[in-house]
Amino acid sequence: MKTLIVIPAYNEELTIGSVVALAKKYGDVLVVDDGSYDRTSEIAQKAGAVVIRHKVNMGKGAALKSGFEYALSQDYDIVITIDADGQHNPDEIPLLVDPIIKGEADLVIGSRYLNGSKEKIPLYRRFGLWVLNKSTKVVSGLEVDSQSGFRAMNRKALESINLKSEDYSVETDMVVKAKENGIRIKEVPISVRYDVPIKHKKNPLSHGFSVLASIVSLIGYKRPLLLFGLLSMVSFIVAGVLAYLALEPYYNGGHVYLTQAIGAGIFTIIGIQLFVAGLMLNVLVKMVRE
Ligand SMILES: Nc1nc2c(ncn2[C@@H]2O[C@H](COP(=O)(O)OP(=O)(O)O)[C@@H](O)[C@H]2O)c(=O)[nH]1
Ligand SMILES: [Mg+2]
Repeated sequence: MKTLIVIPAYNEELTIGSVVALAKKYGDVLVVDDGSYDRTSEIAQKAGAVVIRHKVNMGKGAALKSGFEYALSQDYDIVITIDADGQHNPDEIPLLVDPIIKGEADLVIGSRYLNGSKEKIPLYRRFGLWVLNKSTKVVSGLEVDSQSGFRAMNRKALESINLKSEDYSVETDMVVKAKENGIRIKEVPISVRYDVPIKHKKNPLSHGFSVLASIVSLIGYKRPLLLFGLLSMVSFIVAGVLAYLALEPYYNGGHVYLTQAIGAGIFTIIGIQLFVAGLMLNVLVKMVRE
């Protein structure tokens, strides 16, 4: 089977050489250099990879999209994605490919949660990952290591996962699309290291929040009643608190606090509108699905 290892890379000159060299044992290697301003392209090429270069930085999702298009056009049967920063071990590629060759799965996700690798995840990241995994579950119904970039897929998965995300939310997007298209997903345990020279390309907090924001918008899209229902509940709670603040002095012999009372009214109206919006979008989603 023709195998392509796709490595999205942004300023990874310190690690890209060894990742390419180790990955080469398991197939052809494609590095998508996403507008790096260091020597990522040059080193990847010297190490034996084919390099596609974006002139400007377009994001990890866009890089994977370029990689997948290349794989489809060159008739590859299996595609692996692996990070360029040295966090994943290319020697574990066969573990991910195995369920595909055996015909057990179309998309295999390397998970940090199945063999104690989780212990190595720094605490602040573990919490963020928990939030992202749970919210991915709300959209897809699947509880997986939703942010893992170490994955393998066959041609069927590749053809049906039509990615929309340009940035880091690509990982969740892939899981949701796979689930929608009846792609069989399996997880296998992988190791992961955190002692790499460059820890993250992006501030982990803003990285986490931007992924969360795009998952929340996915939830709005897939399960509007849940999202809008929650928001409307929050509005009603705020309205309740304001109403209490408005009326409490009155019952204690004073007069009604007008500002708080008006606030309570406004939040009640917002709450009702959000709820109605949720109901309507929910009907719309159902109609589109049928
Ligand atoms: N092509 C491309 N790759 C990126 C970009 N940002 C990150 N990557 C790559 O995606 C992988 C994971 O990025 P990283 O910042 O380590 O994410 P983290 O490990 O989840 O914090 C690495 O191989 C990066 O080089 C980007 O804007 N474009
Ligand atoms: Mg990393």
